[in-house]
Amino acid sequence: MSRDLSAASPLRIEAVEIRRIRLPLTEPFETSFGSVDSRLIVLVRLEAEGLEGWGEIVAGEQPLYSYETVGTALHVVRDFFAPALLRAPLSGLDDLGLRLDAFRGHPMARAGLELAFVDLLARAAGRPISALIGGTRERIPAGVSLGIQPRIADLLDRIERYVSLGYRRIKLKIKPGWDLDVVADARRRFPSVPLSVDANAAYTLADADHLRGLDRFGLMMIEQPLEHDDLVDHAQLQRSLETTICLDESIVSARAARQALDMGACGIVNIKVGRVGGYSEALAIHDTCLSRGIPVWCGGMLESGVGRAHNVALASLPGFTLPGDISASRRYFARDIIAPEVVVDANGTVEVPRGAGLGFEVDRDYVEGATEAVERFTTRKATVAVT
Ligand code: SMG
Ligand code: MG
Repeated sequence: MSRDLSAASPLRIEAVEIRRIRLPLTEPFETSFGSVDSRLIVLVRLEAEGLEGWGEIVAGEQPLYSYETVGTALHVVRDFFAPALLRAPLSGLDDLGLRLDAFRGHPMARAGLELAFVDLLARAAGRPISALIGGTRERIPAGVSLGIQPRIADLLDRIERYVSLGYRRIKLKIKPGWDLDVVADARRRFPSVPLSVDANAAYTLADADHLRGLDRFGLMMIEQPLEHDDLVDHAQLQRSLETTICLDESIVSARAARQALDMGACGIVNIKVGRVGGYSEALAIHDTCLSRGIPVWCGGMLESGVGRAHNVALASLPGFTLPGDISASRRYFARDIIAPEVVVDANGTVEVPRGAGLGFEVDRDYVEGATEAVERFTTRKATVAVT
């Protein structure tokens, strides 16, 4: 696996643009912590030497999945990260990392910049992002995450739809009151479909007996059953569960991944560039897991096409052996902001693009129309436009 994330010659970032766009979802998405029916997306655009790079900040509007929000991300990019990037030319991703390592936390905001910078590097090199990071797959297996529904019948309809579209794994969101019975019905109706569940931290160790009830359904994994910042209780729970635990929220860094694996807190890792601060940390987690034979998969944050395209690139790495939460653009959006959109073929796979950078074009007219506000920072001045 070869990796090249340095610039041929140092890149001077001339402008950092952060743009809020709102995209309606085709249907509400409900998890153990709430429901959303549109996505306020923060796009990051960097300009350097006549080129541009696009990234996405995956924070939510409220601090539910994580403490970050669209508001905190705008604040740290505007006041700290953008000035750090504009200060002097960057020799590559490591250099950008050194510049941003001075700041604690705010991984989603940081990831937006890392993604845009890696897209810029790839466009400058005339190569796809997957090639720069050491990707080896031409196609990746798609999975879908299905939210909590008003009725079990609605969920079963959706499972049927995505199975018939070829998706390779179905993930069901669960919470207390929407778990064992739901999974039992899904398993009865779809005996051989690869199924997993994701609790988004809705349980405690006191629920261990209850969660053991999931063991009879042959699930691929149970994702993040316990607190977002916990490893120790997950290790204890894993000792009493047959179903493999996958950690999402708790894996905030390569260090957390190593410690989780050392203590047996999980046997599978969900990698999200947004959650861990961008490519550098995501690659380190991937490498740690690969060297230990731990399967990883690429998580999702209901990204627009820009974030989705980065996820496709990441999932081309050799350690991503399980289907991720990478679904077609149309799973969430009637119209996506990239052309072509991300599509899943009848075999349930997504093609890794071969074009330079993201390998998709950003649909500027559509993005303009969906824009709520743009802030632009250059070495000389900052401008803000609110539409
Ligand atoms: O992008 O398909 C997607 C969403 C996948 O379930 C998904 N993400 O915990 O893994 C997770 C959730 C977080 C999103 S919460 C709004
Ligand atoms: Mg999750």
